[in-house]
Amino acid sequence: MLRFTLQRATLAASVLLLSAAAWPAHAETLRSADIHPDDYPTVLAVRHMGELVKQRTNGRLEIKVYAGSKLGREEDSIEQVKLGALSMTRVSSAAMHNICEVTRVPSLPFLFRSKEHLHKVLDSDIGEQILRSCEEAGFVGLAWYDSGARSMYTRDKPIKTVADVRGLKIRVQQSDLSVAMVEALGANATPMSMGEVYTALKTGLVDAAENNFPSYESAHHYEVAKYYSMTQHTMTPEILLFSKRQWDKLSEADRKIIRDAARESVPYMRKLWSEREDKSRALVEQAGAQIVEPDKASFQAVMKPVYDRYVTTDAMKDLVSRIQAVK
Ligand code: GTR
Repeated sequence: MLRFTLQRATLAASVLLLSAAAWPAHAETLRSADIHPDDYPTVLAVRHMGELVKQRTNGRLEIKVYAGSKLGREEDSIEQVKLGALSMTRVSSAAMHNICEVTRVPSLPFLFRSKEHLHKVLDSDIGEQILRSCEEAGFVGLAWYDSGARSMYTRDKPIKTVADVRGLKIRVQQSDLSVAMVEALGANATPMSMGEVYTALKTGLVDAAENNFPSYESAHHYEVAKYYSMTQHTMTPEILLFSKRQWDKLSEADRKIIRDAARESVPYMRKLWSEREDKSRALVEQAGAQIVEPDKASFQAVMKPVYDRYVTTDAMKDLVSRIQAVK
């Protein structure tokens, strides 16, 4: 009996030694948050990035993505990243509007002519400049991810023109630019976090909300607001943020590995995104959602006050005109 126990102990010790040799002494896990479910393109893209980081550091660094709001709401994860308690978070760039103002620019209504225009801008030095603008506030912007176009959806009646929006209570993201946009339409904005929207629509606390097809589908909003009107009023992109506090402690080599891996996850994400947009649209249509083609020009025509109020500094004006000039 004693011999058997000793043999087992020796075996266990050698397994430990072997794995210690194959595995670096101080493997570190970078935690990343996302409110979306496990199969959402943003979550899959950060997992892909994690695989690249793990390979390139021989397992010394790895990324664990906590999906499905396991680490709280977007605003909570942003706070944790700022404090350095969390390494990364993927959020909508609208969640950063009130923290670093230049991030408002890509959310301006009807700024981008197409997905190609958006990609060209985000992949250029303009995109880079906006990503870097959050460093002073404690965030290293690693990459932009797709989020398609946001459109409005309603509980009770379809939106065909801007007149149909007047007086509606519309849920918006927690950003003063989003509030201003809805007010410019003559509606009332109710800012709240994503996790509360389903119940707010269901109980009639709000009449409408706005989002892209994948979020409309995965958050089940289509079950409680079946008229999806293709207003496509903004193309607010997703942003991947790293904690500046943690970043400053990393070696130059590790920063490069993380930046490169984030960048390389972008084309992967874009492919998943366009597949998911189609899939989500088909799914909600099958479930009875009605897709409406509204008079988009009537929405665009009332957006000037939003530009007047938010494009005020020279830096913002310069960014907007450079974006408009991108062919
Ligand atoms: C989604 C976005 C989320 C969240 C959500 C919202 O499109 O991916 O990060 O911001 O919109 O409306 O709150």
